[in-house]
Amino acid sequence: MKRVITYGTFDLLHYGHINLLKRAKALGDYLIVALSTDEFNWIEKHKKCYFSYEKRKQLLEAIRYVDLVIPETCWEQKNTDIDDYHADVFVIGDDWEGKFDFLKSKCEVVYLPRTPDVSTTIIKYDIQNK
Ligand code: C2G
Repeated sequence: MKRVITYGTFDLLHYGHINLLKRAKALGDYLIVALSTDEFNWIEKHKKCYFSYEKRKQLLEAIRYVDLVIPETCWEQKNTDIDDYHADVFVIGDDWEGKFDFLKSKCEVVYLPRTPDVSTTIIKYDIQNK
């Protein structure tokens, strides 16, 4: 069984996220999503999520491509996650191109093209300026 792992906030879940998760799952047989906690988002990414971790987790667990959701609480956990969950592939959108090449010693690293013209930020802006 080929195990894939990816990381993200996935707030205001949209088709760009789904496109990523669909392609990530297609790289293996089992997809683990490390979901940024509310604290990690606020402290490390300066993002205030619309939906809480629990709600974002509930949404992800309902997606057919997702097999397991675990918390992302720090940047550094990727190395141990890959070991602990026996991940064969690390995948993330190409807005992170090159940022996680240090993981290549442990697993395959894949950067997937982002879906254009959609993001949580765009959604929030459009709603506020309708
Ligand atoms: N994504 C995408 N296309 C979009 C928007 C997002 O492919 N239009 C991808 C991102 O590249 C990422 C995933 O969907 O792989 C989740 O996006 P975010 O929730 O914005 O994740 P991010 O804040 O980049 O968190 O440790 C890594 C971080 O947790 C990544």
